[in-house]
Amino acid sequence: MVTAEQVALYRQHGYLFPFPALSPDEVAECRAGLERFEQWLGTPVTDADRKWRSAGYILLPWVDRLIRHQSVLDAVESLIGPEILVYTSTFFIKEPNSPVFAAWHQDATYFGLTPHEHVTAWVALTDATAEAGCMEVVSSRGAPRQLRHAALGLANSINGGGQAIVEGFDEEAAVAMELPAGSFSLHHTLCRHRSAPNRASHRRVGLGISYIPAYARTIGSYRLSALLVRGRDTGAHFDLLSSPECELGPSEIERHERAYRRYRENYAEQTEWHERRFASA
Ligand SMILES: O=C(O)CCC(=O)C(=O)O
Repeated sequence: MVTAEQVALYRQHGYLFPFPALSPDEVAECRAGLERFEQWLGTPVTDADRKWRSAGYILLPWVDRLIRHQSVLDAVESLIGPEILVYTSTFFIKEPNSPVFAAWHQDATYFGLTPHEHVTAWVALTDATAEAGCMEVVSSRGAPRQLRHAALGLANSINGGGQAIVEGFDEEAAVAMELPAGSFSLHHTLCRHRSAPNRASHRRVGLGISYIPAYARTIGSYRLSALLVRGRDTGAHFDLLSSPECELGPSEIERHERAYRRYRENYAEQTEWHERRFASA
């Protein structure tokens, strides 16, 4: 349950944490599901093609259940209202003692979603401690704005574009969002955040779930897919996906392939548009 005070804090700072959500059994179910997925892949998600990190709810019924978790959806509803779609989800995994990190960035940069209402719930499936490279955030101080980024292709970046904010801001004011397994944080699409390498001896596993209200749409040339998880799709701006009927079935894989391709096309277009917009600013 998110209180009115917490909603006000979210509007001011752009993030909220921690919220307990999953029971130990639910965490165990998710970890077992991830293990089965990696067995099927024949490799850890971190070594596999990047597409397997994305939109797992199309392929895996346990991820579909996770993104519909009542505690998560109730919190998201208090921020963006009762008609909720999932735009994407990402496995954010850092192996023990690995250099993988996220440079300072804002999620809005290459998504091309308007208005800026997208909120990410980051669900910890193992302890996301500071040592393990949990997310760090900087308050928007009531005035969120899009900052200039560059898709630098940074080595060891957990984010696809290897992107980073390339203008100065008060990064020393960063707050570490430590999360015990089974809990989640929320951050606004213009919230500046990063994460350091994992210096711990355990695997840091999280699922970032991108929720949008049904009235949000993309500004680019592509019609994308999304999954309705609460209320009605009053906006009709996306092709609605269906939940997986089984784990990694042929039609699930085919749907995932199609949705991911369009997601990447939009991402590439938005990367170019961002460059152009700031070059002419
Ligand atoms: O998991 C991380 O360390 C970074 C996650 C992230 O960038 C995000 O959730 O938007």
